[in-house]
Amino acid sequence: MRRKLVIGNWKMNGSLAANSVLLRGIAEGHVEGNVDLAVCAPAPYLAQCQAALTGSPVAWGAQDVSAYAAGAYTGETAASMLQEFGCRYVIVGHSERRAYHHESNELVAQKALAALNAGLTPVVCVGETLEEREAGRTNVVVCAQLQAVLDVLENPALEKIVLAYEPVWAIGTGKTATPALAQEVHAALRKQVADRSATAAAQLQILYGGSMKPENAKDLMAQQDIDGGLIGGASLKAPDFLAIAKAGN
Ligand code: 3PY
Repeated sequence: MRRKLVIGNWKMNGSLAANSVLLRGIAEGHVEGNVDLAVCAPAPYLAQCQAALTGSPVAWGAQDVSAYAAGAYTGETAASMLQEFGCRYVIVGHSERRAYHHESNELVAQKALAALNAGLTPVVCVGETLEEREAGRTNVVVCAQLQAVLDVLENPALEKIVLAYEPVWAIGTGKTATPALAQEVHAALRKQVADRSATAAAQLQILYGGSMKPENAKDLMAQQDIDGGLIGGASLKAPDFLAIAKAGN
């Protein structure tokens, strides 16, 4: 049976003072059970996460990574640097990066590869816009996003990624996919991986993201192919984040 995984995506939020309260609340309140917990913080706060969470069952990670190992890439952060700060995870291909930073499926795939090469687990985000959903293109879009990653990964590496299905129309809008609708897409993604490797598909954690909150987390995570959540706004308050984690137990 796959364990559940709940990851907080803080996005560009936080301050040393606010993080300190949040991290303490999460570390002290988390009851492990069947759910693993992690926070993905802005890069300047990774050292703070490392100091606050080392020795706790809560992992931490970043929200983006460079596709390159080192060199003249001003403003970028290499996967090896994230690794030095104890990161376990790094989000790649969040829809906000695809939209505002024009990240292509191929670039996202290279970022996933760079993360894996440094021993990090990439949390690969896929998701369709409202326009694409209304045009009946959801599976075509998310499967193309996933395929770009499958194309650059060998089978053993494929077993080490986490996927997150985040419908763009559910991000920051308060709208959530119904559990049945999300399950349908998760099942399609798992089948696509199974066509390459049954082992990888069986152990692949596919998280749902997009306005997951304490009120809807239980029903979403009760679905067969929903293995946890990638949490936006609700991850900024320890009680809400912990309530979501509890819903996965
Ligand atoms: C959201 O829930 O808003 C997210 O984008 C999580 O990554």
